[in-house]
Amino acid sequence: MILSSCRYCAGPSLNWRIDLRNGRIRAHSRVASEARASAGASDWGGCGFDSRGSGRCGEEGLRREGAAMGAADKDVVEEILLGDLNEVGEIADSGEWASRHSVDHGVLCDVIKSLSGFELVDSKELSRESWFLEREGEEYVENGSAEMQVFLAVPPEGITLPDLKAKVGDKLLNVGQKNAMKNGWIVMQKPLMKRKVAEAEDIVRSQLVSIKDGQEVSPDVIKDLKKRNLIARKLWKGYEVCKGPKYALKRSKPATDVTREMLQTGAWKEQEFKAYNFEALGFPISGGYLHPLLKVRAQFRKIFLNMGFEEMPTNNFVESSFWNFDVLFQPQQHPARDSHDTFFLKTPATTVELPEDYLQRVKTMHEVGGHGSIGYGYDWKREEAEKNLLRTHTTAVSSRMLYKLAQEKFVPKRYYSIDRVFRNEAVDRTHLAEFHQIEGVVCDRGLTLGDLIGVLNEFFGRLGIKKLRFKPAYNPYTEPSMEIFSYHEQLKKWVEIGNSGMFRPEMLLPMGLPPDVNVIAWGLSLERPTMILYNIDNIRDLFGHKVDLEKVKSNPICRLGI
Ligand code: FB9
Repeated sequence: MILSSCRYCAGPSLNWRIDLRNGRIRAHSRVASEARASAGASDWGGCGFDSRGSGRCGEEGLRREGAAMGAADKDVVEEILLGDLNEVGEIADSGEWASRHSVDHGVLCDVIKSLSGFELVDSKELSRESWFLEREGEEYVENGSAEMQVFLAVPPEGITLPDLKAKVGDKLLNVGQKNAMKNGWIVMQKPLMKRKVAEAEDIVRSQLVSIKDGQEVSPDVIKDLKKRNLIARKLWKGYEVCKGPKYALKRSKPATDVTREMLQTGAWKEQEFKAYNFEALGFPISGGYLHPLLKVRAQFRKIFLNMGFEEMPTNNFVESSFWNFDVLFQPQQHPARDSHDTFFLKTPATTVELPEDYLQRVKTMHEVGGHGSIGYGYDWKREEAEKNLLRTHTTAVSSRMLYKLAQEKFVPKRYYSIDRVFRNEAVDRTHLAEFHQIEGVVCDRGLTLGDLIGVLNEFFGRLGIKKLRFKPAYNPYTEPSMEIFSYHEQLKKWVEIGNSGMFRPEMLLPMGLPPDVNVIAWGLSLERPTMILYNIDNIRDLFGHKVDLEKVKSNPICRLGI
């Protein structure tokens, strides 16, 4: 029994030690203690019993070790390591040191990394490849290799394959038979499997045992055993450690604050303070985060407001077919008006109030036209117009605003709206059943298509979209109508960026707007520009339950029109 100083009471140590992995008290292995003694290292173990016989040290040690088994592992290991460095100066291999001190190598590495950070030690990373046994390898060590088990299962008088299979089982037989025959241990003399040798040596097992004991084995043995998935490679990382520029037996915990006590006691004078880490990123300030769609909406809003447009009230997702379709001179049998494209409401299925006189004028326009229009010449149904739906476009809001404007003395107006619209469409990478429509409306006397093109160039120009092209298009409520295209530098192609047109007189005149008042309007979505600006390929990543909130928290500012 090697006696050395107890690190708690400096009394003679009985070389007990606490196994940090399970907290049990264990005598130092004679080898380890002799090694340590020969290395002149004092044992870190408590004396277990203080020389004053009160047993305090041991208990103290035990309590401290026991209690602190968790987080304090590190403190204990740190103290031992610093203590040992003081004696042996450097530790060549943390792995060997850890097993000698039965310390978890992972805990030791964390301690070394942290001490390096505080320059108490200098450490150099070591890495070496090692092999460990796979579960099957462990079994072979336990029960012998498959070929040995098969060999042993073949009695000298031979055995039929079914009986052999019954003895060793399918899996072992497949592997074992092949290798035992390859090793010339057994031979098939139909119908029996027979031994060719009286006894055999289980090389494979002993090779596995050597690997298990960490002994070197030749590369081609490794290759064979690996091929049989009996072993797997493990990259071992460790450290070489020596004293650092700020080495001390005990890490002084530099203070991070000047406390009132320090000031009162003057202790601050010799207190070591933790250096300010000006690189440290403060705690991320969690504040509100704007969804990219709202950032782009804000940009569009700013552009409209700067162009003198006023926002239309869009706070009604539910609309009647009358304002969503009929007043826009969209015929009642238009495909967009059936449930394949539109979400009709079950309750309330129909609207309660429609402006009666205006309704009659709309009915007339649809049925027989007027003001030079021949209308659609079909029998217009009030009940169709009363059907409630989720609005399919914010143009329904524009129609309400224009009707309201027509009830007052006419003044030129510029309106815009940005809000949700709903279409019962097939969902794909760029389409959901709802999107945000952006709409601009300008109404004034004598407006022309040229004015529309002018306004579009101004509007998109402010978005940084310079080169526009217009393609004739068709909308039930505008004539002429144009699809708007712009050349997208990055995408290297002309992109459809919206639709536009001049509202038909069949829409405007029944409202009561003066005949020389024309209304130009255009529309686009909020989602498309946002997807392009934020490189979002699939609309589901932009809108809906699949949105990654982290992305919302970290999305950059909207550089539209900037
Ligand atoms: O937004 C669309 N495209 C777009 C817009 C901006 C943009 O910005 C980039 C940063 C540069 C990129 C693309 N579109 C309109 C075009 C297409 O995406 C189209 O396939 C899909 N459209 C939606 C409807 O889908 C059924 C976008 C949506 C749309 C279409 C038309 C209108 C509104 C939204 C309209 C209108 C209108 C017409 C006349 C009078 C009043 C309103």
